[in-house]
Amino acid sequence: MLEINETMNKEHFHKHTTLNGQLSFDEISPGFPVIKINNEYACATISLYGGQLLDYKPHEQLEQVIWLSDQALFEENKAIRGGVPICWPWFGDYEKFPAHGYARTTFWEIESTKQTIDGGTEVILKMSCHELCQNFLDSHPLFDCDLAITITVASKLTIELKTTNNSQHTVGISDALHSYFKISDIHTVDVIGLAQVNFFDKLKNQEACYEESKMRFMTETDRVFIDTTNEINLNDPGFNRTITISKKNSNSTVIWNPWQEKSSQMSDMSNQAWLQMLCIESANVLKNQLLLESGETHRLTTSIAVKTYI
Ligand code: TA6
Repeated sequence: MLEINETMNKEHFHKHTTLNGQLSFDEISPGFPVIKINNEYACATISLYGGQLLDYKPHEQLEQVIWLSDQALFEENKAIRGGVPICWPWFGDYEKFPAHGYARTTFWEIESTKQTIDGGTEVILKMSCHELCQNFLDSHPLFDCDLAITITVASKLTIELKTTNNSQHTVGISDALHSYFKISDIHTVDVIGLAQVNFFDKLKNQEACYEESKMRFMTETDRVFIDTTNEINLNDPGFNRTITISKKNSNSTVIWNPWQEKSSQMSDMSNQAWLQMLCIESANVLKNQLLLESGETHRLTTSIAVKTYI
């Protein structure tokens, strides 16, 4: 945990202005610094732990767009449940290392903050792979990649994860922006954009093709859609809105809801929380894993826009 006191706060944040009041610096829990954004479009919170957006709400929306667990734990080596955790440099389990990699359990640094031409707010955080757990670096001494995340809060939310391979070798990485969306009720929302796309069902351990135009949810769902760059619409009649998720340089889309039983086993989710969240993740995983040549940079981008029904 970072020991944040007055001096530490200054060290973290002193180079960064408040951008005429758009930015402020705070802690969400002792030792867990966050950047708070409030501009003409929206409010948002970004955690330096995990380089993770925690919430985003355009002013005209009554509800948050991004879901953050009210039981989220702020503890070292534990990912924050909710927001947009970064899965990197692998997705899911990998050997003896923690699921979804280390990016979500590392403290990132602020690279820059600025006001965009249209009055939005841009925050860039960076993380060097030398921050990764020593265990991993010992067994992968040639791994040398840097990461930067650019979060732009404006009329829409844009998140870009940039990986640069600094090593002399080609490296294989997976990445995912594991976005948790806040929904009114998992039983009434639907997802459009995955018809005729092949997926790997993590629960059945098998591949299939999704035939239907609308995806609805009646049970636990954990699917990795492959070879798809499609835009997704998350229709939510209960919140009177559609969230549109578009992406660049992403060939996989992951859809996840743990349902009642699995979420009851999670210490960082309250009993009914699974009803109000759905993960739709822009990713490059499984056979869409990336091979980055020496010196190559990859940018995974997702944009999230919300439209209220008239
Ligand atoms: O993205 C779906 C998934 O990989 C699921 O299999 C599920 O385990 C989820 O991520 C959450 O993982 P976490 O390690 O954050 O509990």
